[in-house]
Amino acid sequence: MEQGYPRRDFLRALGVGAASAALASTPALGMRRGATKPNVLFIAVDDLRPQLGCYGHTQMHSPNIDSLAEGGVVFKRAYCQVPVCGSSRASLLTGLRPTWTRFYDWDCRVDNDEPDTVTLPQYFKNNGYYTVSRGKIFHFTNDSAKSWSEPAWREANVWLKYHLEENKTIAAGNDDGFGPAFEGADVSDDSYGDGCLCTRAISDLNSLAAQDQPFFLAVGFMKPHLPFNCPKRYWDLYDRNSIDLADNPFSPKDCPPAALHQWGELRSYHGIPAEGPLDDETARTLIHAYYACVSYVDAQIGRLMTELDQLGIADNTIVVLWGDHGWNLGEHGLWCKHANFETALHSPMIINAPAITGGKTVQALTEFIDIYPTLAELCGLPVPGHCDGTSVVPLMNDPTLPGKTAVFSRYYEGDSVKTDKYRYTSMIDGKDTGKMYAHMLYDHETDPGENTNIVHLPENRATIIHMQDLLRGLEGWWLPLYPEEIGYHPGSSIASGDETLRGGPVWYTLRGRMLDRCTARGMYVARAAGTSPLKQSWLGRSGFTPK
Ligand SMILES: [Ca+2]
Repeated sequence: MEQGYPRRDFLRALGVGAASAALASTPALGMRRGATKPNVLFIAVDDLRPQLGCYGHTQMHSPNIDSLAEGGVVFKRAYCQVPVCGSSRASLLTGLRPTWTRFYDWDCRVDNDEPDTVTLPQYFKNNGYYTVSRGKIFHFTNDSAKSWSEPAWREANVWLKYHLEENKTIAAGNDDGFGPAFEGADVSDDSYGDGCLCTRAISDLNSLAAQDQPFFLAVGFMKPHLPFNCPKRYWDLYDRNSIDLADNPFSPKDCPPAALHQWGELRSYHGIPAEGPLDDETARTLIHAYYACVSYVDAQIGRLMTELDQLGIADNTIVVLWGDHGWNLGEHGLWCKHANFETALHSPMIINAPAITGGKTVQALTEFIDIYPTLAELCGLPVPGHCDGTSVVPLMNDPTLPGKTAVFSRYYEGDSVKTDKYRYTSMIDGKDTGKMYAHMLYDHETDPGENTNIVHLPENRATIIHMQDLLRGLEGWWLPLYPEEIGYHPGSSIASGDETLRGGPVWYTLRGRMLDRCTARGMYVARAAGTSPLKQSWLGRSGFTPK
């Protein structure tokens, strides 16, 4: 039995009866024998591609994350579910995959899209943990307040924080507060947001370590999100002239235009042209600045790890680190995220669990929705039935296990699936026809940089059908229904007589005409595609009642 956590209280906190007694008596995998229930230090790093030493990038100064990796398990092929902040976080924190109507864009809220789902931190809270949110965890600080034992905290006005006078002047002259895309003022770590956040988190660690209750402390660093502002000394870690530009700053051959974008997020900043490519000097400065911000966050993580050691709780604290998605640093001629390419979907995932031997790397495919069930298992809690992911604890014990055969991501009209060898993305006209209008296939064995779309080669037809079948297996993802397919598609159901049919989140007439995307719940106005009058429907989780 866990010391310091009376068995009776533990069972009550679980909210379960005798059936779970066996579970409660099972030691949590994340802790050493005889220790208390393991704590969880849950570290999110905003917009962090795997630009780290432990992911093989020799130019990086990331000694603290690399050290964390050496003591833990590095998932070399972990993928976000959506390459944009709010959606990726909402998916990871609920353990649910995104759909065409759930976690669709950056500004989604769990409170709107999945208000009844027990989130990861809420689950720990319900099971006896004291849960705390600092910095950027949910995209909006006040989203999912039920998840936390006390109000979430984030320093105010931290996002567009400039210290150089010239930059402050530029930002003040812009209605939106946007200044340059980067800054390296010679100031202390705490002068920018993430240093300040770290200091607060260290204070929290001290108070949490003094409690009898196990804790779940979530710390969300905001760099290397734009603007790339951090203390000058982190810029000084890099020799600007040795920083390489992307070796594929061009659109992939035969790439559909819809797969690309104009990186409007970056263009919002002063000094970035409103259109067209960046010159090499600006590109190199941005990459330099991104690297510096990664090192800045790395230093803060080092402070947290040192504090764990000094408090004597490192050997009873699970540390998980994840970036919410990748980032394009000029690859494909792109900047920012917002794309169904590896550069935007691949992100770090590192788990250091004291009771599991570290120093391992996992090559198996994993997804961010796997984090929820993994942490549950590591802490001896049953995995909630709603979780779409799979615990990676078996992979942590034996990295040679095969893992998943496919992982899934999506962004806007693109649904994407990656297998060991390929990435396939289909793009669907979500506003009119409901049909696929473009797709792309990349062979990661011969083309890891995704520079040639091979979807049109006749010899790949069987592969494409296989990848489409994988996408069709997901409930709530776009199922490209065509008239001849309606009526027998898995998950389909006839509603309102035989007038409409639901395929995933989309309603169709029986002639295969898409009506509109449905909202996840609530009042829905089905807009007939041009010909039929408006109809109103009520869409609940379990069915559909015409009004
Ligand atoms: Ca982000």
